[in-house]
Amino acid sequence: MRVLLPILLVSAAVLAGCASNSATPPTAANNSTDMTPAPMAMVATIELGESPTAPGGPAVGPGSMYLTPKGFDGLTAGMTITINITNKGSETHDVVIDGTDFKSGDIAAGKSVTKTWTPTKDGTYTAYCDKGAGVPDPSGQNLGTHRGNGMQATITVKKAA
Ligand SMILES: [Cu+2]
Repeated sequence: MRVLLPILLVSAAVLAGCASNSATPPTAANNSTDMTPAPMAMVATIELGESPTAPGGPAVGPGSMYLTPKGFDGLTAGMTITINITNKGSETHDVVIDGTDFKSGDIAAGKSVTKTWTPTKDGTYTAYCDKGAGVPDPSGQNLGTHRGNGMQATITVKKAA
């Protein structure tokens, strides 16, 4: 028995090694799935905020707020994109995309939301924050709205290939 026990332990280790090895080598089935193109997972971001988080921006008025989209290059009509929206400001903001039914809903200061969007047509879209709408502004510069203060940007959707 003194000789047999180490042999049993070694054979157990070999069996365990075989079991884990057999799971890793690529099989014919694995190779064929590698040939099919992976689905495009497009992820973009939109960052929102007010001065002083807007670099060099004024405290009030045009340019005091920002809405910065990133990662929308390559977006084509019919494609679904995941948009991570982060409010880096100190007020509640939101994002709507003009001419579409896209609405982020309210995003409290410091919070993020993730939404998907599938533009059906190519073109140039305007994303903006619709907060402050209806606030009277005697200057006529629409300064009561976040959009008027800079919370808008364009997003380009290309024709589907
Ligand atoms: Cu806003």
